[in-house]
Amino acid sequence: MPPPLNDLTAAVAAGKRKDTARLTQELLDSGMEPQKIVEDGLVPGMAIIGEKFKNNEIFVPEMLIAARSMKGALALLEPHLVEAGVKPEYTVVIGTVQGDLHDIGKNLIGMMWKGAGFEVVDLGTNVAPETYLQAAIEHKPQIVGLSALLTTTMPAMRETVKLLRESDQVDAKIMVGGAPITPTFAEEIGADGYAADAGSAVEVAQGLVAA
Ligand code: B1M
Repeated sequence: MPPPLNDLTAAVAAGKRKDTARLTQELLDSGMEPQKIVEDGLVPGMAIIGEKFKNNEIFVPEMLIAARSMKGALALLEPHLVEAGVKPEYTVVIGTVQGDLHDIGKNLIGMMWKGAGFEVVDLGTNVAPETYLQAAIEHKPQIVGLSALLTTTMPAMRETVKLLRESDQVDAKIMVGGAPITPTFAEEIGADGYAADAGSAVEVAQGLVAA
């Protein structure tokens, strides 16, 4: 019998790295889809952490500990999310915008895109608009993906889209996402695509390259 997904959610929310890794492995071994483990087991754990932080029940160190547990589990899941041996036809550049250090969602999107057969160039976190521009010129991606988790870094997303749009050397579609980002904001700043989660990020990206 596979362990209940609730146990995994509780383990990641409690920042129990070893338990999180063990339960993730057990669920994988039971044949559960890796995407289900992420969406129904791990992500709800981070939502619990976010809620507790908002209510001042926990502080940054506890968030960091939970994030480490989540990252450990994602490392186990990555090979299963990423399809091996597919020759990438399209290139995507991804990063978290300037001022923002959150990378779990961005990493997850990157893994899903790799799994969908895209070559992924990951610029990391706290990425300046000029760095996105340089990368877009250098790698000639079909898509540039921007992630933002803070309301305070949404202006950096806007600025990055503007800079990319102004360049006549960039012919990439721009896709945005992250907890505070809405379809309305995405449209307002001139992005070509928006996705709310990792699953739809694949569909949206596939739609953008096919267009
Ligand atoms: Co921070 N943090 N954090 N944090 N943190 C949030 C985002 C917050 C909502 C918590 C809260 O108050 N409830 C809040 C933001 C409030 C706001 O702006 N409205 C917050 C805050 C305030 C802060 C600090 C300012 C705290 C402080 O220092 N006082 C600080 C900022 C540091 C900085 O960035 N400059 C900070 C720091 C941190 C840690 C470093 C401790 C840690 C991050 C560790 C890491 O990423 N390596 C952390 C964490 C863990 C969180 C929460 C708890 C979890 C984030 C996460 O990983 N979620 C978060 C609360 C929450 O989200 N509920 C919170 C899981 C992840 C899979 O989801 O990243 O949303 P997410 O990605 C999703 C979608 O958004 C989407 O798909 C992903 C998969 O489904 N998506 C895309 C994301 N990017 C996309 C791109 C796309 C498409 C879809 O296309 C390109």
